[in-house]
Amino acid sequence: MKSWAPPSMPDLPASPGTVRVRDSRTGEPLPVGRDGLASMYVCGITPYDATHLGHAATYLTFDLLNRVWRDAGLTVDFVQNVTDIDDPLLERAALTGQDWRDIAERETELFRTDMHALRVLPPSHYESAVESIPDVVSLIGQLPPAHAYTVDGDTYFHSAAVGQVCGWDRPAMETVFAQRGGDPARPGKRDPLDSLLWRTEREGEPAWPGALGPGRPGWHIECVAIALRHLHAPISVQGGGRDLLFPHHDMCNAQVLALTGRPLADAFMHTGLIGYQGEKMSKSLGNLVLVSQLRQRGVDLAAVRLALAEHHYSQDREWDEALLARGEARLQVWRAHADAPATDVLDEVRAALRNDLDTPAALALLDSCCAGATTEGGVTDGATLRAVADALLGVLL
Ligand code: 5CA
Ligand code: ZN
Repeated sequence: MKSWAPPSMPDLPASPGTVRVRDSRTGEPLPVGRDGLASMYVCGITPYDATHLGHAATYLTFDLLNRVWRDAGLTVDFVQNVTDIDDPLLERAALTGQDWRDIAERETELFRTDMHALRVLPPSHYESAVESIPDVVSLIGQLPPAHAYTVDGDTYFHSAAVGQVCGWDRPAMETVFAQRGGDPARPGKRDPLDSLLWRTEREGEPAWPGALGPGRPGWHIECVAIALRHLHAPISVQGGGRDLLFPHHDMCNAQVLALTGRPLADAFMHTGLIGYQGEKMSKSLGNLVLVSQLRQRGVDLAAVRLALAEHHYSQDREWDEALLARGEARLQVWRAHADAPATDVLDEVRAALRNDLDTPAALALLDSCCAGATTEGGVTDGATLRAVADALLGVLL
């Protein structure tokens, strides 16, 4: 499906290098991307409601990685999905009397507008779950028999490799599985942690044809199908918010292992969760600050980017007006010094960002360009504060 138009990108002096990110499996930094290429799959929205700042923070983190890779001289292949068929969409449709397709289309369009306004680089392939259904059907058919079985017409995935990404013990996995869309207690399953691959048609629910009879895909296989259609396993990074570590990314990895013998990714990267009013900001709790509301209020989204970059991406953090005000204040200072030379700090800024996207260090270094900076003599290499902030942080001064 169509994505969104790319933002402009200023040129900085070339600086090939290695980018490291923290892999959730070990907590250790790993070099990601090789031979001039990097590939990234970032789990997209389930479009039953508008984009909130939690989503935005996660997509801004992976946009930063995209920018840092490019700056280090790599070509980036970036894929994202839209989960445009899943239980939450059908529940919202039933609640509001709207067609689930209309909700998905409307919220996906709003997401594109929000991402464009935030100056997020678009994915090279943006694909929806519905578009992926033929691939899902074909992949389920390719799974070795030991990995797939049916319960009352529904097809399940089974693998001893579940748990490799999160590293949790079984009781922890079973508890969280139930909270995040799984059905550990369903009678007839071989293992409580087996996950749904294909849900056979239910009355009143949409269904698509397939070798397993009419039905719709389970959640994890959708991302596997979209990732494997456009990229080769192992990709450099699979990313998403911390709530996707288990079961989603763990199941995706186990499915790719079963299909290809290789893990899905070299590194699994998870962002901390944005809270609001003391709880995780989430559509289901309703404690939302929407990107579109901020736009309507006239908030400059460059200040939102700076506010969210104030802490490291891996930390859970609370959104509030004070954080936004600090982002706005920094933006004002940087704008007043936009033509200041950043040449002296550029190597250090790059080193900070190439070290697991250390934005607090990068912001502090760029702040120092504003202290007593003079534009006398001009900047000969193009590395003004404006250019560095734009190219590396997506912040337009
Ligand atoms: N469609 C699936 C992924 S395949 C999904 O999780 N959709 S979502 O709309 O619920 O979330 C989209 C992305 O935003 C996910 O990466 C999720 O981890 C992230 N996210 C959701 N809430 C927050 C939050 N409060 N803070 C940070 N990231 C969040
Ligand atoms: Zn996903």
